[in-house]
Amino acid sequence: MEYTSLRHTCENPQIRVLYISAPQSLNALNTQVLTELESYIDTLDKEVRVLIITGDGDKSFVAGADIAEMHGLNEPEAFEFGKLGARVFRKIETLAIPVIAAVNGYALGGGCELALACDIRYASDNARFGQPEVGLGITPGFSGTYRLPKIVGQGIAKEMIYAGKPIKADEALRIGLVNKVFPQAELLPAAIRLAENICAAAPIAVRYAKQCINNNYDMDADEAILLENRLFAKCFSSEDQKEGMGAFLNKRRPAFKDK
Ligand code: CO8
Repeated sequence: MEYTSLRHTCENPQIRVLYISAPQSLNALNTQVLTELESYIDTLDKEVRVLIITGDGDKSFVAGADIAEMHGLNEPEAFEFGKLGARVFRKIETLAIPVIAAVNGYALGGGCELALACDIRYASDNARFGQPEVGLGITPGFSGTYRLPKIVGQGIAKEMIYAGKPIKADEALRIGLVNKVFPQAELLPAAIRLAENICAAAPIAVRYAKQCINNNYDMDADEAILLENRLFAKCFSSEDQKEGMGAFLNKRRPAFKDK
């Protein structure tokens, strides 16, 4: 697919930085952007071990779903548009590799929901997070009511969603919506450093850890603990487990092969 609303850079074959790039609307998500994003995720190179998602420019990560496109929708059309966004974000959430949101400005509505679907959120100090949908006469529609309470708790999520008031980066940090805040120029380097640390680990172990953490939300305690037990054991049939432990015992750096 030819991308007109996305661009990427490759730090090395294992780390991809994907920019949402629709500057005329502060990177708002319309059908075109979402379709491109889905295709990008579906066809991501197998070599890539960490995906970083950010917004083009220094003002906005994603300023929400595209209000101009949504304005004239009827109910069935809104259902389909919501389904598209929800499906793409679910693909991001369940991608085998870690996804880092580098939130470099406005993350409103669908933009906040995109960040929520990522594994880890870093933000620049000018970032603004919010679910302002109620002010437009709608609810969050790209799974914000599902993910936001899981990350910040029901009380805070309800306040953000019912009142629709954006919060600054330091408040997002305080409530656990983001892991760290950086000056704008340091955001992407910090996200890349984190990606490098992840890439230094055994890929199989990182993938299994993501599977455990993602799935345990929807399981009861016994099922969740059993899943971890199984995937932990499965690591022991990998070459990388022998390599990781052998390297430790021989006081050298491991050389993982994703096998
Ligand atoms: N959609 C479309 N266009 C947008 C959006 C958006 N979400 N955000 C900004 N733009 C456009 C503006 O219209 C403007 O265009 P133009 O230059 O042609 O007038 C351009 O981007 C620049 O924006 P501003 O001039 O407004 O820039 P400011 O710096 O003054 O303000 C803000 C920046 C505060 C981000 C402001 O643009 C704003 O409030 N934007 C809307 C934010 C918002 O409400 N987002 C939530 C949208 S709803 C949503 O995301 C629901 C998700 C689920 C949908 C499910 C559907 C079924």
